[in-house]
Amino acid sequence: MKEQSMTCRFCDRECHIKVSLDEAGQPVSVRPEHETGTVSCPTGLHVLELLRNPKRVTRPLRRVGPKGGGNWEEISWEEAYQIAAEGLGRVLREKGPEGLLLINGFHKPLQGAVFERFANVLGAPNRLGAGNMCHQAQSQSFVDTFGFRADRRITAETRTVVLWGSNPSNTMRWVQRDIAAMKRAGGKLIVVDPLPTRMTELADLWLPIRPGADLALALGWMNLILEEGWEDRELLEKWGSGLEEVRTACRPYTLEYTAASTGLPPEQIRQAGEWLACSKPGIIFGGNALDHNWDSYQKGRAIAILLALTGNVDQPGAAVLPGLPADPVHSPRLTAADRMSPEQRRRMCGWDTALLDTARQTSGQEMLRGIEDGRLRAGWAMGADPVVMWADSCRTAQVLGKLDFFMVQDFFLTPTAQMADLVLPVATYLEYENVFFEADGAVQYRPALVTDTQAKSDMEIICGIAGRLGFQEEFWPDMERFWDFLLESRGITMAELRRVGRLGGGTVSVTPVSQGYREQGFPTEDRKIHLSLPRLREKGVDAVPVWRPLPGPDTVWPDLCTNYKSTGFFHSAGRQMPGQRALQPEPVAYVSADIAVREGLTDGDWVRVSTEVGEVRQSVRVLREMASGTISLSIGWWDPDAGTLEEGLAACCNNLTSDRKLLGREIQAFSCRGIPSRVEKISGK
Ligand SMILES: Nc1nc2c(c(=O)[nH]1)N[C@H]1C(S)=C(S)[C@@H](COP(=O)(O)OP(=O)(O)OC[C@H]3O[C@@H](n4cnc5c(=O)[nH]c(N)nc54)[C@H](O)[C@@H]3O)O[C@H]1N2
Ligand SMILES: Nc1nc2c(c(=O)[nH]1)N[C@H]1C(S)=C(S)[C@@H](COP(=O)(O)OP(=O)(O)OC[C@H]3O[C@@H](n4cnc5c(=O)[nH]c(N)nc54)[C@H](O)[C@@H]3O)O[C@H]1N2
Ligand code: SF4
Ligand SMILES: [Mo]
Repeated sequence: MKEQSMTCRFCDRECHIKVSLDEAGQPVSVRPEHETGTVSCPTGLHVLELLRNPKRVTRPLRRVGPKGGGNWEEISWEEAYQIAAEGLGRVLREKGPEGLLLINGFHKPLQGAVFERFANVLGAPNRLGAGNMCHQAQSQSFVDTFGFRADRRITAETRTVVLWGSNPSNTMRWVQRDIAAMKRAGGKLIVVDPLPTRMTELADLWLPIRPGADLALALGWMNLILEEGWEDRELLEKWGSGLEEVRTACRPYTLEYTAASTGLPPEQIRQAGEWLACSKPGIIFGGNALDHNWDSYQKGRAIAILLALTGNVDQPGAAVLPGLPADPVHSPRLTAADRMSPEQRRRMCGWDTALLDTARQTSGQEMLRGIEDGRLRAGWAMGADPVVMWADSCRTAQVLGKLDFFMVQDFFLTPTAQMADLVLPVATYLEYENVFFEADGAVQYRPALVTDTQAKSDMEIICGIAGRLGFQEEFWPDMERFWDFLLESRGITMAELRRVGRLGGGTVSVTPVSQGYREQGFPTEDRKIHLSLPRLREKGVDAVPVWRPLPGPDTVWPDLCTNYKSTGFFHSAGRQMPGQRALQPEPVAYVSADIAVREGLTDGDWVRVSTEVGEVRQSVRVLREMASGTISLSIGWWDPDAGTLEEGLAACCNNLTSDRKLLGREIQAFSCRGIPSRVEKISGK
């Protein structure tokens, strides 16, 4: 059977997969392309179930009847483009580009870059990705501390990894693979996670921390390292600025105090701190759990400070400057970055509400406020499901429903799409001709394997709409010319690439290397590592991290609720695919032993979890080893078979969250890990 190499475009990992084709050239199965060392996940590997899914949106849909009523009419693409151009065009005329809300969710490089171009060319500042819910707290704090966004690549040199609030065995198998290799070479793995996982099984030391207490642990480690004299004196004397302030800030964090604050045994805190400081080079791999609290920016700062104290920066095997992809997808030429003026960018809703003006992205909450007060009148969500993934799901749905015009570009009638006026069916990467730029400089041609489809690629849809809004000049009349534009810098046309299949390669190295910062200074304004950031004090930001415990637990909200990402699903996506669903057929909440005893819970029971904001129902698995007093919910759940939107969202953990409270102050980091809640047993679902 013939096999064709393809590139999955569902997330920024862009794995290569092999697709087997039958005699008629139709795809029949999919497997990871092991030869290139990429590690595909269940989402990519179940693409054929998505392709032929009975629930898939296959034609453009126009709403009939009231919003959210669930009645749709199939229309042609020409009609769909007209409706889109009218809906967006009216707001452009009446309010200007500031009246548009453009939502692109988790980063998909190619689709995201063309969507960003659309925003930049129009001058529409209200474009929101997942930054405040995803990586931005940590990346910004690294930039503020070191002057660059340090990468966390585990290499052959790495001797210690602190895996902190991340579970790559579910979410990033390439990281799991690198950690396993490090372990085989004799390195040490420390895992900080309230939940036992495959990574905690692999760990030399597992610290089952109480959710939300991570900053206390970081301060405890700083104090231990400085008390023991394990710090990298040479680096700190030469380039460290603010060491005494850090020393003072972390002094109260004795082992005993840190243990009491985090729920961890003092001897384990000490052992892990010693490995981090003394078994070098090491890295701290801070995961998504650290991005998800009001103090996320300061947690990122604390990690950066720990890396500086231990000298684990700008060394192979430690935190280094990433090798940046220099390809035409990641280029300002494609995103038309220079088209949006700084003044226009500042018109973004919520630009000024975060304390740090370096933050380019605000929260969904700011956008919802913009809709409520009439600043935002039309919306377009591409590859995003804000109703499920932003805080406060029911409110998000309700407020999106107030837009004069809302369109959604997706594979399915998601909870977000259910609030739309127009739904546009998007093609999978098997259904359109495609180009992939390899990290080593090679260019790969990817054919369309399935052509009997009405769905169109995101790029084609964006160009179609931009053209009808009068921006033909800045977009492309057909995809051939789009690909030619992308390929121009490589001196080849799409027609030629189609013929040769692959071009070049082996010319670029993206392996991160030391930049010589330890000798010449860091890329900050004074070449120092900013252990303390006094310039932030005037903005109301702590110059060195201060831990302020979360409210609760108390008698009304006795439990701490957090959440996790499961292997089989990509956030809200995948509930319609039988193969992915088999990996987690129902929403699974992990519950600690003490809560299980209190509520009389056994595996398979259902619980209701409530917070001040709302409630959610999931099925219980009791984990004896889990941090006491905690429950961890499976994220992204909604039921594609439910009769109403509310029923469909019964298991959605963002029913419990609100970013009106406990929102990060420095950047608007989203709060969903360690929220005061109440767990109760219920009979049945
Ligand atoms: N299968 C799959 N893969 C994915 C994704 C997906 O949805 N599904 N999403 C992708 C995206 S966008 C991202 S950002 C990454 C994120 O990937 P990860 O960083 O792995 O994120 P999570 O699974 O959200 O959280 C990781 C761990 O944090 C733990 N945790 C919960 N609360 C706390 C706490 O308060 N403190 C500490 N220390 N730990 C806590 C959880 O138990 C969980 O094991 O994954 C990517 N990969
Ligand atoms: N409580 C809680 N909330 C969270 C998180 C958490 O851990 N807990 N995680 C946060 C994180 S890290 C992130 S990154 C965000 C993610 O937030 P979102 O990106 O909004 O979430 P997804 O579910 O990935 O939404 C993707 C939608 O796009 C569709 N889709 C997939 N591929 C394509 C494509 O190529 N084109 C188009 N047009 N559509 C596509 C899918 O079908 C799905 O409906 O959520 C955040 N929200
Ligand atoms: S969705 Fe999975 S298979 Fe596709 S690129 Fe991302 S990690 Fe790879
Ligand atoms: Mo994310």
